[in-house]
Amino acid sequence: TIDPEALRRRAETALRTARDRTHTLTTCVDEPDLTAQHSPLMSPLVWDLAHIGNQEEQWLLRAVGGRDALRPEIDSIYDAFEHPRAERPALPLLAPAEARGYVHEVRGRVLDILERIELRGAPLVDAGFAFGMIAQHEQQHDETMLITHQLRRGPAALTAPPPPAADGAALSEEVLIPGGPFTMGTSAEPWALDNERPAHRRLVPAFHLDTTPVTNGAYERFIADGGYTERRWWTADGWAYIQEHGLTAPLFWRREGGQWLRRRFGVTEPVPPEEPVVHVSWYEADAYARWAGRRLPTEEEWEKAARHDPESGRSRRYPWGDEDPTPAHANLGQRHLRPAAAGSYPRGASPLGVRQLIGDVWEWTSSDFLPYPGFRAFPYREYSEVFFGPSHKVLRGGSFAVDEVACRGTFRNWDLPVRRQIFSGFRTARDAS
Ligand code: AVJ
Ligand code: FE
Repeated sequence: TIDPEALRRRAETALRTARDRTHTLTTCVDEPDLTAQHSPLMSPLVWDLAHIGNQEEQWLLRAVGGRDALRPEIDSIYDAFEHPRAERPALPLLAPAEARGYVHEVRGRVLDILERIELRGAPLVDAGFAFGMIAQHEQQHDETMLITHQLRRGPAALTAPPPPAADGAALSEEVLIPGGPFTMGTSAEPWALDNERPAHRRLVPAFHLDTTPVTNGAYERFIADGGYTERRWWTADGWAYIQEHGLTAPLFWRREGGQWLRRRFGVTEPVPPEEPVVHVSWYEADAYARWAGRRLPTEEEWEKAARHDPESGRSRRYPWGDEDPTPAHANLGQRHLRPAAAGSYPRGASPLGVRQLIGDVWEWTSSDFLPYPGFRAFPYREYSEVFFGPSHKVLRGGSFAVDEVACRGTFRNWDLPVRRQIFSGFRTARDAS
């Protein structure tokens, strides 16, 4: 158990870190860019901003703090289920200055509550859960806003230094993960969200997993070999989708003068062959794997590779152990605006030598998003439960755009198999027998 003062400071730091990032993402462009819809797939940035404050108001001011509603009349505008993203620009949204004032006012009252409340007892406050949940929610919307920035046309609004180079060691292409049981999910991680719970045993037969995510260079060979024109690599749905939309390469790629270029955060550059491929749909990842004579890993294979320590038999929080990530372990937190070259982050390797499971790019798995045995929706059904089923595929590991508060070996993300504006890549696997 952690000392209550330390817990309070941890919650406060998580909330402040999220707010600093939100501030950067909503002040680096001018007002018209905050209220515009840059893609029908995304909300105006100013919707995300006030939605962040409204969720914080509902959970931390009202549910945890027992305070009266500050702005009950705007709840419906910022309810993600009432209004699909495409419709949000037409809503009577708070203007940028009003939205800033609102989130600031909510936060002031929340910090006041955090100073007084006892962080144990009811499940919602125990170990600061609701505060951690709201910090994760804000960070998830910060990633969503970064996606909006990537879709936005025009000159760069954000800059960041490049990630560290690969360590240059010769890596084997794949790693054998021996068969046997392991513990999946968690009952111990205090801020784990409902879909990561509870811990349970799973038997995972031996398999081989790519040491690193699939690179742009490898993906270019798939394209050059007719990957997008040969029906046999694709599922029926995937083939229909790429035909209908005329897809021939990852999102943001363009062929010019015999080479592939890509636009990233307002800058066009040649596609770097050593970087993990990003902005591919599940359909494209699945087709590539078939072309390569391989398959996507299942979600349980991914988690076993990332958490199981063959020496102790224990499942750990991260590939490198139980310590929180540092900049030497993984490319997280929007410190860089791109994935690092495949073969980077030797200190983030798993005991068996798998690299870059955490950070860089979200990794598609072959698995549908389903509840674990013993799942209980908490604290609201609309976080996970309403998405369970065959229409959403699981992504694991987090991207360069994910903050560490919303990233761990058990963390589960999900999306539709057509989605590719997200920071999605993949690695491949094969059976060992
Ligand atoms: C877990 C990333 C799929 O952004 O739709 C944000 C997170 N849930 N607000 C999403 C979320 C409610 C969610 N994902
Ligand atoms: Fe949300």
